[in-house]
Amino acid sequence: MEWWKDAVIYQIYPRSFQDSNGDGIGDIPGIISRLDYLQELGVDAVWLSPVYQSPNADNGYDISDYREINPEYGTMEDMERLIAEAGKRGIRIIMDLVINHTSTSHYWFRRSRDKTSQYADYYYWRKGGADGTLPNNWTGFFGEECWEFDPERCEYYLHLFAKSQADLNYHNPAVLEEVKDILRFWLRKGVAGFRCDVINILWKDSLENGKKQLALTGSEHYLSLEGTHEILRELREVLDEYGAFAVGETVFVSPEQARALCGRERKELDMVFSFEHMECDQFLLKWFKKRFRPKVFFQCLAKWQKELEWNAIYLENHDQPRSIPRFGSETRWKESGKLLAALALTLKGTPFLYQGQEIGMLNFDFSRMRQLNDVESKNVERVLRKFHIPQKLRWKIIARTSRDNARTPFQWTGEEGAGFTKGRPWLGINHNCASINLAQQESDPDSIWNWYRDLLKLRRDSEVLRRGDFALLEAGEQVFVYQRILGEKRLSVALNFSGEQAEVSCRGKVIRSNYGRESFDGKLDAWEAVILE
Ligand code: ISL
Ligand code: CA
Repeated sequence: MEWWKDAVIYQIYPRSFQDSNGDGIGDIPGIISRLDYLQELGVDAVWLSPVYQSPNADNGYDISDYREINPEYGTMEDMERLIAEAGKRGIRIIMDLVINHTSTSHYWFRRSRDKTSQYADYYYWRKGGADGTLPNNWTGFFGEECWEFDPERCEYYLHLFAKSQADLNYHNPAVLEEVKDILRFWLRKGVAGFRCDVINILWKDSLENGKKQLALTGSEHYLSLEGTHEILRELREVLDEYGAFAVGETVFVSPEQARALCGRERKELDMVFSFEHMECDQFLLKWFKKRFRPKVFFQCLAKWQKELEWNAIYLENHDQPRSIPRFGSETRWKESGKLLAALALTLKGTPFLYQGQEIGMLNFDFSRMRQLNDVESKNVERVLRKFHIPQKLRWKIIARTSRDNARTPFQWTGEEGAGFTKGRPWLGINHNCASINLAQQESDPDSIWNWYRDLLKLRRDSEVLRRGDFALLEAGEQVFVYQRILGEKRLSVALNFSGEQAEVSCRGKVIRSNYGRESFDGKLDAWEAVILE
Protein backbone atom coordinates (compact mmCIF):
# COMPACT_ATOMS: atom_id res chain seq x y z
CA MET A 1 0.00 0.00 0.00
CA GLU A 2 3.08 2.24 0.05
CA TRP A 3 1.82 4.46 2.85
CA TRP A 4 5.15 6.26 2.86
CA LYS A 5 4.39 7.90 -0.46
CA ASP A 6 1.68 9.94 1.22
CA ALA A 7 3.57 10.50 4.45
CA VAL A 8 5.69 13.23 5.97
CA ILE A 9 8.28 11.81 8.35
CA TYR A 10 9.68 13.69 11.32
CA GLN A 11 13.17 12.90 12.57
CA ILE A 12 13.75 12.96 16.31
CA TYR A 13 17.24 13.13 17.75
CA PRO A 14 16.21 11.68 21.13
CA ARG A 15 19.02 13.21 23.14
CA SER A 16 17.88 16.70 22.24
CA PHE A 17 14.12 16.51 21.91
CA GLN A 18 12.54 16.47 25.37
CA ASP A 19 13.97 15.61 28.77
CA SER A 20 11.42 14.27 31.24
CA ASN A 21 13.45 13.74 34.42
CA GLY A 22 15.77 16.71 34.69
CA ASP A 23 19.04 14.94 33.90
CA GLY A 24 19.53 17.20 30.89
CA ILE A 25 19.19 14.35 28.40
CA GLY A 26 16.19 13.90 26.16
CA ASP A 27 14.39 10.59 26.66
CA ILE A 28 11.55 8.36 25.51
CA PRO A 29 9.00 9.48 28.13
CA GLY A 30 9.83 12.99 26.91
CA ILE A 31 9.00 11.99 23.35
CA ILE A 32 5.74 10.39 24.49
CA SER A 33 4.79 13.65 26.18
CA ARG A 34 5.20 15.40 22.83
CA LEU A 35 3.20 13.02 20.66
CA ASP A 36 0.21 15.33 20.79
CA TYR A 37 2.46 18.06 19.50
CA LEU A 38 3.56 15.91 16.57
CA GLN A 39 -0.03 15.06 15.80
CA GLU A 40 -0.98 18.70 15.85
CA LEU A 41 1.90 19.52 13.54
CA GLY A 42 0.55 16.86 11.21
CA VAL A 43 3.30 14.33 10.62
CA ASP A 44 2.61 10.69 9.83
CA ALA A 45 5.69 8.93 11.14
CA VAL A 46 8.69 9.49 13.34
CA TRP A 47 12.20 8.34 12.55
CA LEU A 48 13.98 7.94 15.85
CA SER A 49 17.73 8.30 15.79
CA PRO A 50 19.20 5.37 17.77
CA VAL A 51 17.86 4.68 21.25
CA TYR A 52 19.59 1.33 21.71
CA GLN A 53 22.10 0.58 24.40
CA SER A 54 25.28 2.41 23.54
CA PRO A 55 28.35 3.90 25.22
CA ASN A 56 27.57 7.01 23.14
CA ALA A 57 30.91 7.53 21.47
CA ASP A 58 28.81 8.63 18.48
CA ASN A 59 25.55 9.27 20.33
CA GLY A 60 23.93 5.93 19.73
CA TYR A 61 25.38 5.19 16.31
CA ASP A 62 27.71 2.89 18.23
CA ILE A 63 25.35 0.18 19.43
CA SER A 64 26.34 -2.24 22.18
CA ASP A 65 23.02 -4.10 22.36
CA TYR A 66 20.39 -3.99 19.64
CA ARG A 67 17.73 -5.44 21.91
CA GLU A 68 18.08 -3.06 24.84
CA ILE A 69 17.15 0.56 25.29
CA ASN A 70 19.81 2.96 26.47
CA PRO A 71 18.89 3.52 30.15
CA GLU A 72 19.49 7.25 29.67
CA TYR A 73 16.50 7.18 27.33
CA GLY A 74 14.27 4.87 29.34
CA THR A 75 13.26 1.23 29.37
CA MET A 76 11.87 -1.29 26.93
CA GLU A 77 8.46 -0.66 28.49
CA ASP A 78 8.82 3.03 27.63
CA MET A 79 9.69 2.09 24.07
CA GLU A 80 6.68 -0.19 23.78
CA ARG A 81 4.50 2.54 25.20
CA LEU A 82 5.91 4.98 22.65
CA ILE A 83 5.01 2.65 19.77
CA ALA A 84 1.52 2.13 21.17
CA GLU A 85 0.83 5.77 22.02
CA ALA A 86 2.13 6.95 18.66
CA GLY A 87 -0.04 4.34 16.97
CA LYS A 88 -3.13 5.70 18.73
CA ARG A 89 -2.40 9.02 17.11
CA GLY A 90 -1.83 7.55 13.67
CA ILE A 91 1.94 8.04 13.92
CA ARG A 92 4.26 5.23 12.89
CA ILE A 93 7.65 4.65 14.47
CA ILE A 94 10.72 4.06 12.34
CA MET A 95 13.90 2.88 14.04
CA ASP A 96 17.44 3.70 13.04
CA LEU A 97 19.20 0.54 11.94
CA VAL A 98 22.96 0.83 12.30
CA ILE A 99 24.41 -2.40 10.94
CA ASN A 100 27.59 -1.40 9.19
CA HIS A 101 29.31 -1.42 12.56
CA THR A 102 28.73 -2.07 16.23
CA SER A 103 30.27 -0.53 19.28
CA THR A 104 33.44 -2.27 20.43
CA SER A 105 31.53 -2.75 23.72
CA HIS A 106 29.08 -5.09 21.98
CA TYR A 107 29.55 -8.65 23.25
CA TRP A 108 30.10 -9.83 19.66
CA PHE A 109 33.16 -7.63 19.50
CA ARG A 110 34.38 -8.48 22.97
CA ARG A 111 34.21 -12.20 22.17
CA SER A 112 35.61 -11.60 18.74
CA ARG A 113 38.93 -10.77 20.40
CA ASP A 114 39.28 -14.48 21.05
CA LYS A 115 40.27 -16.17 17.79
CA THR A 116 38.68 -19.43 18.86
CA SER A 117 35.26 -18.00 19.68
CA GLN A 118 32.23 -18.29 17.41
CA TYR A 119 32.42 -14.50 17.01
CA ALA A 120 36.01 -14.51 15.78
CA ASP A 121 34.99 -13.59 12.22
CA TYR A 122 32.24 -11.12 12.97
CA TYR A 123 34.58 -8.23 12.23
CA TYR A 124 37.45 -7.48 9.87
CA TRP A 125 40.58 -8.54 11.73
CA ARG A 126 43.94 -8.30 10.00
CA LYS A 127 47.61 -8.38 10.80
CA GLY A 128 49.66 -5.27 10.15
CA GLY A 129 53.04 -5.20 8.45
CA ALA A 130 56.11 -6.31 10.42
CA ASP A 131 57.35 -2.72 10.39
CA GLY A 132 54.23 -1.49 12.15
CA THR A 133 52.34 -0.52 9.00
CA LEU A 134 48.55 -0.78 8.96
CA PRO A 135 46.78 -3.59 7.07
CA ASN A 136 45.90 -1.20 4.21
CA ASN A 137 45.91 2.46 3.24
CA TRP A 138 42.20 3.20 3.66
CA THR A 139 41.04 6.36 5.38
CA GLY A 140 37.83 6.73 7.37
CA PHE A 141 34.81 9.02 7.42
CA PHE A 142 35.78 10.89 10.55
CA GLY A 143 39.10 12.14 9.31
CA GLU A 144 41.21 9.48 10.96
CA GLU A 145 42.88 6.16 10.20
CA CYS A 146 40.49 3.27 10.04
CA TRP A 147 42.53 0.49 11.65
CA GLU A 148 42.95 0.08 15.37
CA PHE A 149 45.27 -2.39 17.05
CA ASP A 150 43.75 -4.64 19.65
CA PRO A 151 46.36 -5.82 22.16
CA GLU A 152 44.33 -8.84 23.19
CA ARG A 153 43.92 -10.35 19.74
CA CYS A 154 47.19 -8.79 18.57
CA GLU A 155 45.53 -7.75 15.33
CA TYR A 156 43.98 -4.68 13.84
CA TYR A 157 40.25 -4.26 13.26
CA LEU A 158 38.63 -2.12 10.59
CA HIS A 159 36.56 0.91 11.60
CA LEU A 160 35.39 3.29 8.87
CA PHE A 161 33.95 5.59 11.55
CA ALA A 162 35.19 6.21 15.11
CA LYS A 163 37.64 3.85 16.83
CA SER A 164 34.89 2.31 18.89
CA GLN A 165 32.70 1.59 15.85
CA ALA A 166 34.03 -1.67 14.41
CA ASP A 167 32.82 -2.68 10.92
CA LEU A 168 30.89 -5.93 10.75
CA ASN A 169 32.12 -8.61 8.39
CA TYR A 170 29.30 -9.66 6.06
CA HIS A 171 31.52 -12.27 4.44
CA ASN A 172 30.52 -14.29 7.49
CA PRO A 173 26.91 -15.39 6.85
CA ALA A 174 26.22 -15.58 10.59
CA VAL A 175 26.36 -11.79 10.77
CA LEU A 176 23.49 -11.32 8.37
CA GLU A 177 21.44 -13.92 10.25
CA GLU A 178 21.98 -11.95 13.46
CA VAL A 179 20.84 -8.79 11.74
CA LYS A 180 17.71 -10.43 10.36
CA ASP A 181 16.82 -11.55 13.88
CA ILE A 182 17.25 -8.01 15.12
CA LEU A 183 14.89 -6.77 12.41
CA ARG A 184 12.28 -9.35 13.40
CA PHE A 185 12.67 -8.45 17.07
CA TRP A 186 11.67 -4.84 16.38
CA LEU A 187 9.11 -5.54 13.70
CA ARG A 188 7.31 -7.83 16.12
CA LYS A 189 7.16 -4.93 18.54
CA GLY A 190 5.27 -2.97 15.95
CA VAL A 191 7.79 -0.60 14.41
CA ALA A 192 6.89 0.36 10.86
CA GLY A 193 10.35 0.14 9.39
CA PHE A 194 13.92 1.35 9.44
CA ARG A 195 16.18 4.13 8.40
CA CYS A 196 19.28 2.19 7.44
CA ASP A 197 22.51 3.90 8.38
CA VAL A 198 25.27 4.10 5.70
CA ILE A 199 23.65 1.11 4.09
CA ASN A 200 25.50 1.21 0.78
CA ILE A 201 28.88 0.47 2.34
CA LEU A 202 28.09 -2.84 4.06
CA TRP A 203 29.93 -5.09 1.65
CA LYS A 204 33.70 -4.77 1.38
CA ASP A 205 34.88 -6.72 -1.67
CA SER A 206 38.48 -6.93 -0.55
CA LEU A 207 40.77 -5.19 1.88
CA GLU A 208 43.38 -4.32 -0.68
CA ASN A 209 44.93 -0.89 -0.83
CA GLY A 210 42.77 1.75 -2.47
CA LYS A 211 43.63 4.32 -5.06
CA LYS A 212 45.01 7.29 -3.10
CA GLN A 213 42.40 10.03 -2.79
CA LEU A 214 42.04 13.22 -0.83
CA ALA A 215 39.27 11.57 1.15
CA LEU A 216 38.04 8.04 1.69
CA THR A 217 40.94 6.22 0.12
CA GLY A 218 39.76 2.65 -0.36
CA SER A 219 36.12 3.50 -0.96
CA GLU A 220 36.08 1.75 -4.35
CA HIS A 221 36.21 -1.43 -2.29
CA TYR A 222 32.91 -0.80 -0.55
CA LEU A 223 30.70 1.87 -2.16
CA SER A 224 27.44 0.42 -3.54
CA LEU A 225 28.79 -3.00 -4.51
CA GLU A 226 26.86 -6.05 -5.65
CA GLY A 227 27.45 -7.75 -2.29
CA THR A 228 25.46 -4.98 -0.61
CA HIS A 229 22.57 -5.46 -3.04
CA GLU A 230 22.49 -9.14 -2.13
CA ILE A 231 22.33 -8.31 1.57
CA LEU A 232 19.55 -5.81 0.98
CA ARG A 233 17.48 -8.32 -0.94
CA GLU A 234 17.71 -10.69 2.01
CA LEU A 235 16.70 -7.96 4.41
CA ARG A 236 13.79 -7.07 2.15
CA GLU A 237 12.41 -10.58 2.56
CA VAL A 238 12.25 -10.03 6.30
CA LEU A 239 10.73 -6.58 5.89
CA ASP A 240 8.10 -8.01 3.56
CA GLU A 241 7.01 -10.52 6.21
CA TYR A 242 5.75 -7.44 8.10
CA GLY A 243 4.97 -5.05 5.26
CA ALA A 244 7.71 -2.80 6.61
CA PHE A 245 9.40 0.21 5.14
CA ALA A 246 13.10 0.97 4.62
CA VAL A 247 14.89 4.15 3.69
CA GLY A 248 18.62 3.89 3.19
CA GLU A 249 21.19 6.48 3.99
CA THR A 250 23.44 6.13 0.99
CA VAL A 251 26.71 8.00 0.81
CA PHE A 252 28.27 9.06 -2.49
CA VAL A 253 25.60 7.61 -4.76
CA SER A 254 24.83 8.64 -8.30
CA PRO A 255 21.21 8.59 -9.48
CA GLU A 256 21.98 5.37 -11.31
CA GLN A 257 23.33 3.69 -8.19
CA ALA A 258 20.37 5.02 -6.22
CA ARG A 259 17.97 3.47 -8.73
CA ALA A 260 19.73 0.17 -8.28
CA LEU A 261 19.17 0.45 -4.52
CA CYS A 262 15.54 1.53 -4.49
CA GLY A 263 13.94 0.78 -7.83
CA ARG A 264 10.60 -1.00 -7.23
CA GLU A 265 11.59 -4.10 -9.19
CA ARG A 266 14.83 -4.41 -7.21
CA LYS A 267 13.13 -5.45 -3.98
CA GLU A 268 15.72 -3.75 -1.81
CA LEU A 269 15.02 -0.33 -0.29
CA ASP A 270 11.95 1.88 -0.69
CA MET A 271 13.91 5.08 -1.08
CA VAL A 272 17.30 6.55 -0.32
CA PHE A 273 18.78 9.69 1.18
CA SER A 274 21.18 10.99 -1.41
CA PHE A 275 23.74 13.66 -0.64
CA GLU A 276 24.45 15.54 -3.83
CA HIS A 277 22.28 18.55 -2.97
CA MET A 278 24.03 18.74 0.40
CA GLU A 279 27.38 18.93 -1.34
CA CYS A 280 26.56 21.98 -3.48
CA ASP A 281 28.26 24.33 -1.04
CA GLN A 282 31.34 22.25 -0.44
CA PHE A 283 34.52 21.51 -2.23
CA LEU A 284 35.45 17.79 -2.10
CA LEU A 285 34.79 17.53 1.63
CA LYS A 286 32.35 19.20 3.93
CA TRP A 287 35.24 20.94 5.72
CA PHE A 288 36.00 23.01 2.63
CA LYS A 289 33.09 25.31 2.03
CA LYS A 290 32.42 27.19 -1.14
CA ARG A 291 29.84 29.84 -1.82
CA PHE A 292 26.33 28.48 -2.03
CA ARG A 293 24.98 28.99 -5.54
CA PRO A 294 21.23 28.47 -5.63
CA LYS A 295 21.33 27.58 -9.30
CA VAL A 296 23.60 24.60 -8.73
CA PHE A 297 21.33 23.48 -5.90
CA PHE A 298 18.19 23.76 -8.07
CA GLN A 299 19.78 21.89 -10.95
CA CYS A 300 20.83 19.14 -8.62
CA LEU A 301 17.39 18.80 -7.04
CA ALA A 302 15.74 18.84 -10.45
CA LYS A 303 18.11 16.19 -11.72
CA TRP A 304 17.23 13.83 -8.87
CA GLN A 305 13.54 14.58 -9.32
CA LYS A 306 13.83 13.56 -12.93
CA GLU A 307 16.12 10.58 -12.54
CA LEU A 308 14.37 8.83 -9.68
CA GLU A 309 10.85 7.56 -9.50
CA TRP A 310 10.74 8.56 -5.84
CA ASN A 311 13.07 10.54 -3.58
CA ALA A 312 13.54 10.98 0.15
CA ILE A 313 13.44 14.77 0.43
CA TYR A 314 15.42 16.48 3.19
CA LEU A 315 17.16 19.76 3.91
CA GLU A 316 18.26 18.97 7.45
CA ASN A 317 19.21 16.08 9.67
CA HIS A 318 21.40 15.40 12.69
CA ASP A 319 24.58 15.41 10.56
CA GLN A 320 24.04 18.68 8.71
CA PRO A 321 24.13 22.31 9.80
CA ARG A 322 20.74 24.05 9.89
CA SER A 323 19.21 25.02 6.55
CA ILE A 324 18.32 28.69 7.06
CA PRO A 325 21.88 30.01 7.49
CA ARG A 326 23.02 27.63 4.79
CA PHE A 327 20.51 28.01 1.97
CA GLY A 328 18.45 30.94 3.20
CA SER A 329 19.23 34.09 5.14
CA GLU A 330 19.48 34.66 8.86
CA THR A 331 18.61 38.32 8.40
CA ARG A 332 15.46 37.32 6.54
CA TRP A 333 14.93 34.45 8.94
CA LYS A 334 11.17 34.18 8.72
CA GLU A 335 10.77 34.60 4.97
CA SER A 336 13.61 32.29 4.07
CA GLY A 337 12.54 29.73 6.69
CA LYS A 338 9.12 29.62 5.06
CA LEU A 339 10.64 29.46 1.61
CA LEU A 340 12.66 26.39 2.59
CA ALA A 341 9.54 24.82 4.04
CA ALA A 342 7.77 25.35 0.73
CA LEU A 343 10.64 23.68 -1.08
CA ALA A 344 10.78 20.70 1.28
CA LEU A 345 7.04 20.12 1.12
CA THR A 346 6.32 20.58 -2.58
CA LEU A 347 8.94 18.43 -4.29
CA LYS A 348 8.02 14.94 -5.40
CA GLY A 349 8.98 12.35 -2.80
CA THR A 350 8.66 11.71 0.91
CA PRO A 351 9.61 14.78 2.95
CA PHE A 352 11.67 14.23 6.09
CA LEU A 353 11.61 17.12 8.54
CA TYR A 354 14.25 17.33 11.24
CA GLN A 355 13.26 18.43 14.72
CA GLY A 356 13.47 22.19 15.09
CA GLN A 357 13.33 22.83 11.36
CA GLU A 358 9.63 23.62 11.78
CA ILE A 359 10.45 26.55 14.06
CA GLY A 360 13.44 27.73 12.07
CA MET A 361 16.12 26.76 14.56
CA LEU A 362 19.59 28.03 13.70
CA ASN A 363 23.15 26.79 14.17
CA PHE A 364 24.74 26.79 17.62
CA ASP A 365 26.14 29.96 19.15
CA PHE A 366 29.14 28.30 20.80
CA SER A 367 32.50 30.00 20.72
CA ARG A 368 34.95 27.27 21.64
CA MET A 369 35.77 23.63 21.10
CA ARG A 370 35.08 22.78 24.73
CA GLN A 371 31.36 23.38 24.17
CA LEU A 372 31.16 20.72 21.47
CA ASN A 373 30.33 17.06 21.91
CA ASP A 374 30.49 15.57 18.41
CA VAL A 375 33.14 12.89 17.97
CA GLU A 376 33.63 13.92 14.36
CA SER A 377 34.32 17.56 15.27
CA LYS A 378 36.82 16.44 17.91
CA ASN A 379 38.64 14.17 15.50
CA VAL A 380 38.81 16.84 12.87
CA GLU A 381 40.13 19.33 15.41
CA ARG A 382 42.91 16.86 16.18
CA VAL A 383 43.77 16.39 12.51
CA LEU A 384 43.78 20.14 11.85
CA ARG A 385 46.11 20.64 14.80
CA LYS A 386 48.42 18.01 13.44
CA PHE A 387 48.68 20.03 10.24
CA HIS A 388 49.41 23.18 12.28
CA ILE A 389 46.27 24.96 11.16
CA PRO A 390 45.96 28.06 13.38
CA GLN A 391 43.28 28.05 16.05
CA LYS A 392 41.14 30.75 14.46
CA LEU A 393 40.91 28.93 11.17
CA ARG A 394 40.31 25.61 12.91
CA TRP A 395 37.37 27.08 14.74
CA LYS A 396 36.01 28.66 11.57
CA ILE A 397 36.09 25.35 9.75
CA ILE A 398 34.52 23.42 12.59
CA ALA A 399 31.91 25.96 13.64
CA ARG A 400 30.21 26.10 10.28
CA THR A 401 30.23 22.37 9.62
CA SER A 402 30.01 20.65 13.00
CA ARG A 403 27.16 18.22 13.40
CA ASP A 404 26.44 19.75 16.79
CA ASN A 405 24.86 22.65 14.91
CA ALA A 406 21.77 20.53 14.49
CA ARG A 407 22.00 18.80 17.83
CA THR A 408 21.34 21.59 20.32
CA PRO A 409 18.16 20.99 22.34
CA PHE A 410 14.74 21.71 20.88
CA GLN A 411 13.52 25.17 21.80
CA TRP A 412 10.04 24.68 23.21
CA THR A 413 9.87 27.89 25.22
CA GLY A 414 11.89 31.01 25.91
CA GLU A 415 12.54 30.08 29.54
CA GLU A 416 15.80 28.87 30.96
CA GLY A 417 16.20 25.27 29.78
CA ALA A 418 14.00 26.12 26.78
CA GLY A 419 11.28 23.81 28.07
CA PHE A 420 13.66 21.03 27.11
CA THR A 421 15.02 20.35 30.58
CA LYS A 422 14.79 21.50 34.16
CA GLY A 423 18.41 20.46 34.65
CA ARG A 424 21.69 21.12 32.94
CA PRO A 425 21.36 20.29 29.22
CA TRP A 426 23.88 17.80 27.81
CA LEU A 427 24.64 20.24 24.99
CA GLY A 428 24.27 24.01 25.18
CA ILE A 429 20.94 25.59 24.32
CA ASN A 430 21.12 28.40 21.81
CA HIS A 431 20.61 31.79 23.47
CA ASN A 432 18.29 32.74 20.64
CA CYS A 433 15.68 30.55 22.31
CA ALA A 434 14.37 33.73 23.91
CA SER A 435 13.02 34.67 20.49
CA ILE A 436 13.02 31.41 18.51
CA ASN A 437 10.78 28.97 20.33
CA LEU A 438 7.65 26.96 19.78
CA ALA A 439 5.49 28.70 22.40
CA GLN A 440 5.97 32.03 20.67
CA GLN A 441 5.31 30.59 17.25
CA GLU A 442 2.20 28.69 18.25
CA SER A 443 0.62 31.94 19.31
CA ASP A 444 1.69 33.82 16.19
CA PRO A 445 -0.46 32.98 13.15
CA ASP A 446 2.26 34.31 10.86
CA SER A 447 5.06 32.14 12.31
CA ILE A 448 7.29 29.65 10.51
CA TRP A 449 5.67 26.92 12.58
CA ASN A 450 2.13 27.82 11.50
CA TRP A 451 3.31 27.96 7.92
CA TYR A 452 4.74 24.41 8.22
CA ARG A 453 1.52 23.19 9.77
CA ASP A 454 -0.50 24.81 7.05
CA LEU A 455 1.64 23.36 4.24
CA LEU A 456 1.48 19.92 5.85
CA LYS A 457 -2.29 20.18 5.73
CA LEU A 458 -2.22 21.44 2.17
CA ARG A 459 -0.13 18.44 1.21
CA ARG A 460 -2.43 16.01 2.99
CA ASP A 461 -5.39 17.41 1.10
CA SER A 462 -3.71 17.61 -2.27
CA GLU A 463 -3.09 14.49 -4.28
CA VAL A 464 -1.17 16.43 -6.90
CA LEU A 465 1.31 17.59 -4.23
CA ARG A 466 1.73 14.10 -2.88
CA ARG A 467 1.76 12.07 -6.06
CA GLY A 468 2.01 14.40 -9.03
CA ASP A 469 4.89 14.36 -11.49
CA PHE A 470 7.58 16.97 -11.32
CA ALA A 471 8.30 19.29 -14.24
CA LEU A 472 11.05 21.88 -14.13
CA LEU A 473 10.18 25.33 -15.46
CA GLU A 474 13.20 27.34 -14.38
CA ALA A 475 16.40 26.82 -12.42
CA GLY A 476 17.97 30.27 -12.45
CA GLU A 477 20.58 32.05 -10.36
CA GLN A 478 17.85 33.19 -7.97
CA VAL A 479 14.64 31.42 -8.81
CA PHE A 480 13.45 27.85 -8.82
CA VAL A 481 10.14 27.29 -10.60
CA TYR A 482 8.49 23.94 -11.14
CA GLN A 483 5.16 22.26 -11.54
CA ARG A 484 3.50 19.24 -10.05
CA ILE A 485 1.17 17.54 -12.46
CA LEU A 486 -1.45 14.86 -11.97
CA GLY A 487 -3.91 14.29 -14.80
CA GLU A 488 -5.61 17.62 -15.43
CA LYS A 489 -4.38 19.06 -12.13
CA ARG A 490 -1.38 21.33 -12.14
CA LEU A 491 0.31 23.31 -9.35
CA SER A 492 3.17 25.71 -9.91
CA VAL A 493 5.74 26.57 -7.27
CA ALA A 494 7.95 29.64 -7.59
CA LEU A 495 10.75 30.25 -5.11
CA ASN A 496 13.07 33.23 -4.89
CA PHE A 497 16.32 32.32 -3.17
CA SER A 498 17.63 35.84 -2.89
CA GLY A 499 17.24 39.10 -1.04
CA GLU A 500 16.31 40.86 -4.28
CA GLN A 501 13.12 40.96 -6.30
CA ALA A 502 12.87 38.48 -9.12
CA GLU A 503 10.59 37.88 -12.04
CA VAL A 504 9.17 34.62 -13.28
CA SER A 505 6.89 33.82 -16.18
CA CYS A 506 4.38 31.55 -14.49
CA ARG A 507 1.00 32.85 -13.39
CA GLY A 508 -2.00 31.42 -11.64
CA LYS A 509 -4.36 31.63 -8.75
CA VAL A 510 -2.42 32.03 -5.50
CA ILE A 511 -2.86 29.06 -3.19
CA ARG A 512 -0.12 30.06 -0.76
CA SER A 513 2.35 32.94 -0.48
CA ASN A 514 4.71 33.58 2.40
CA TYR A 515 3.88 37.26 1.93
CA GLY A 516 0.17 36.56 2.19
CA ARG A 517 -0.45 38.03 -1.25
CA GLU A 518 -3.73 37.33 -2.98
CA SER A 519 -2.79 37.76 -6.61
CA PHE A 520 0.45 37.23 -8.47
CA ASP A 521 1.83 39.21 -11.40
CA GLY A 522 5.11 37.30 -11.81
CA LYS A 523 7.14 39.47 -9.41
CA LEU A 524 8.58 37.71 -6.40
CA ASP A 525 9.77 39.64 -3.38
CA ALA A 526 12.95 38.78 -1.46
CA TRP A 527 12.83 35.14 -0.31
CA GLU A 528 9.29 34.81 -1.51
CA ALA A 529 7.57 31.49 -2.13
CA VAL A 530 4.29 31.16 -3.99
CA ILE A 531 2.21 28.13 -4.81
CA LEU A 532 -0.16 28.70 -7.72
CA GLU A 533 -2.99 26.79 -9.26
O1 ISL B 1 28.06 13.55 8.52
C1 ISL B 1 28.88 13.12 7.76
C2 ISL B 1 30.15 13.69 7.63
O2 ISL B 1 30.13 14.77 8.42
C3 ISL B 1 28.62 11.99 6.93
O3 ISL B 1 29.71 11.59 6.20
C4 ISL B 1 28.19 10.89 7.84
O4 ISL B 1 29.25 10.39 8.55
C5 ISL B 1 27.59 9.83 6.99
O5 ISL B 1 26.47 10.42 6.43
C6 ISL B 1 27.17 8.64 7.81
O6 ISL B 1 26.27 9.05 8.81
C7 ISL B 1 25.64 8.10 9.58
O7 ISL B 1 26.54 7.14 10.12
C8 ISL B 1 27.50 7.62 11.05
C9 ISL B 1 26.87 8.49 12.14
O8 ISL B 1 27.87 9.15 12.85
C10 ISL B 1 25.93 9.52 11.56
O9 ISL B 1 25.32 10.26 12.57
C11 ISL B 1 24.93 8.77 10.73
O10 ISL B 1 23.92 9.59 10.22
C12 ISL B 1 28.12 6.42 11.66
O11 ISL B 1 27.15 5.55 12.15
CA1 CA C 1 16.25 12.54 30.72
